[in-house]
Amino acid sequence: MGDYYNDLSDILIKYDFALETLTTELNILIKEYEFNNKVNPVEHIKTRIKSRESAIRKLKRKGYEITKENLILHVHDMVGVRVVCSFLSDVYDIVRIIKNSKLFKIKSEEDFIKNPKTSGYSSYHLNILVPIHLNGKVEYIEAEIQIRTMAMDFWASLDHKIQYKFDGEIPEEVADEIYNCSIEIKELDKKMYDMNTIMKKYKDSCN
Ligand code: 0O2
Repeated sequence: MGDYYNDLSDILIKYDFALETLTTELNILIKEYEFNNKVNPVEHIKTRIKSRESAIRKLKRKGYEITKENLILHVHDMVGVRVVCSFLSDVYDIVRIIKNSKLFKIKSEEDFIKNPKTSGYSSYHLNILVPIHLNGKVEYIEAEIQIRTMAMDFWASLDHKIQYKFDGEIPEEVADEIYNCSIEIKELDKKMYDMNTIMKKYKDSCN
């Protein structure tokens, strides 16, 4: 464990550079989208480097030894960005512009909106490789981008506090109720999206 803590400084600086590069490119892509479409699809963006404690918990949960190599290989969200959008359609627009970026390489993606987790969690996950320049060399660092609506973010943030990080068995009534809340959230997102679509058409007809 001692070595794990002492050895991390070189990789942590790479995570910092990757987060900086990723945030800059993302902001440019969003500004470009806003310029072309005259709407800003993003409510807010949250970034973080995963803490050592949280990385260790994840490695243990996955059954890996606590080493730097395992951290690099098996913790895919050391660099994390969350993009919180207004409407459901905005989520897919943001996914599209990130996938079209010439800078990033897409490693994997999971659409937990179309296929929510059994907990009810929904969000779009993109795992990407971000190029960083260090000592004259280019290296690709993995990062996870979670893209979701405000409603999904509300559910996930509270679920995180209520039960997600709890190690034991969750009482059935809590798990059921949290799942039911995710269904209500989904319906709200759909209603807000529908209202926005109706208003867009209405505004067009007024012009
Ligand atoms: P934290 O503290 O939010 O960072 P992988 O990263 O793909 O190797 P994992 O963890 O199985 O392994 O990936 P998955 O399922 O894609 O989940 C990644 C992240 O999604 C989690 O990171 C959470 O942020 C979020 N997430 C997934 N499922 C749930 C859920 O049921 N509820 C909530 N609130 N969030 C969820 P971490 O590292 O587990 O947690």
